[in-house]
Amino acid sequence: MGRLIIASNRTATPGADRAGGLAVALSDALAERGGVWFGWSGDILERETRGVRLFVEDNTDFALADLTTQEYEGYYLGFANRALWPVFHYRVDLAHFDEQDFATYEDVNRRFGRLLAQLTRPDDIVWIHDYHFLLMGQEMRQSGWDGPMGFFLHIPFPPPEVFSALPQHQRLARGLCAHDLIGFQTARDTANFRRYLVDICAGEPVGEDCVRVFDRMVRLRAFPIGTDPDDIAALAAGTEGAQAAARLERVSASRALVIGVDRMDYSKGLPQRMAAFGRLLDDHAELHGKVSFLQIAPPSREAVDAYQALRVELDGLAGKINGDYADLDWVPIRYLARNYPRGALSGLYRLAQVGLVTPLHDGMNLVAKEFVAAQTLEDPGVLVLSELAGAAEQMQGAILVNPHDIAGTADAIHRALSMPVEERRERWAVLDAAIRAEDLSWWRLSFLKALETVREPVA
Ligand code: GDG
Repeated sequence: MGRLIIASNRTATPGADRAGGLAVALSDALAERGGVWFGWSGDILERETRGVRLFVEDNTDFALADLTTQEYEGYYLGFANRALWPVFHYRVDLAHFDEQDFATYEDVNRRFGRLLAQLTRPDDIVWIHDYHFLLMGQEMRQSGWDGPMGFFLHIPFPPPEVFSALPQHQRLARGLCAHDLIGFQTARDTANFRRYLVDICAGEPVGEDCVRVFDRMVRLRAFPIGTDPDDIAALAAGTEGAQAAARLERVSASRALVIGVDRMDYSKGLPQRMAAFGRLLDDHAELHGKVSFLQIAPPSREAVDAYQALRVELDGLAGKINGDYADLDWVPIRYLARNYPRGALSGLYRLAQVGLVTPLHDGMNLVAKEFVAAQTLEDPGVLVLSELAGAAEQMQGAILVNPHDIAGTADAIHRALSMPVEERRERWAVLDAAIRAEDLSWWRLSFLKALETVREPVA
């Protein structure tokens, strides 16, 4: 069996403990068969450095490349996060299309693709991750790599009408089709890309999940990413989890707790969620002093304007709702714009009666799965989940909401808070079975299995 070569914008830190989640899954995959994990080092330099820095850890080689300031701005902040991220999350209104940013994105994908091609051996398999590297596979092909190559998109793939807003949509689609296998989070994303290839690029559907297009055969499939439920449950019961829960309980005095945990991103629907909680308080005076909403929202991508605007909006909304409703001994919204350790988060999920996960669009949303994993059968909390999160395809035991419907979301929170324990247990059992059936190991193993057999004839 050949080695596994993984490329992702950021890698785990060589030599450091893995913080859980995706980093652990990819480390496990590399540990099993040996290989290379390639990505950006996180360093930004004034002038370009050639080559990669190599760190060896057991049977994994980390190959890290630096970015120049100009590359960081054009590739990462510019095209990846000002054009691709908004368009793929259906927010063409927030997208900024800049030809120079695209040229830099292409250059970085080319430079990185060439570097990675040099590190491959003929019997390796290559797995590239996410929207930062849509063109890297094609660059590897042009550098001579012709072995099996898969790509996984962690974010949604929008309908063709939305994707086509990108001035370079054809170039990007052609680049993606240099892979043999393209994995998406959901059936909806897979169908969107397939429709784009068939309707816009004259692709010809072959068998159940293949398309012949741009003189190649490409396999498209959904591989919904999962979590590690046993790890989260252990963290929730562990010391750090219990301590975080005890700290909060001391001040919340057994009030019902609604929890949200999200990177501070406009795709996560945070203003709508705060408005829904405000609406709950408008409509239900009997809940005043009886329920608190804890929103943990570590800031991200703060150099991008839309993220700065979101921060200002959330500060204002939380302040307004608290100003309207807080009392001497009760704060309705605890809004914490900072990062907490995984163990603490798991303990807080377990403490909460309601998990509020209401993105406007999300590839999957792992917080929804982590919230479920942290619950216990005796007294499970209720998940209120956006029907526009990828996770909704699997998590039918949740109360599903349209996150734009503020009154509907407020009603769903109310319903969750008053749900009898029998119904909570029934729903949780359905959700727990779903997250265990397709957990994080299932995700990586099923993707790699599909990638290994990708060169076999299409049935
Ligand atoms: C992208 C896609 C897809 C959050 N706050 C803290 C913290 N987190 C952790 C959560 C969770 C992870 O970060 C966030 O994962 P999500 O899936 O919710 O969202 P994105 O970051 O947008 O990830 C998404 C994912 O890729 C995987 O394919 O599901 O749709 O957008 O694990 O727990 N972790 C710590 N402190 C925090 O304050 N330690």
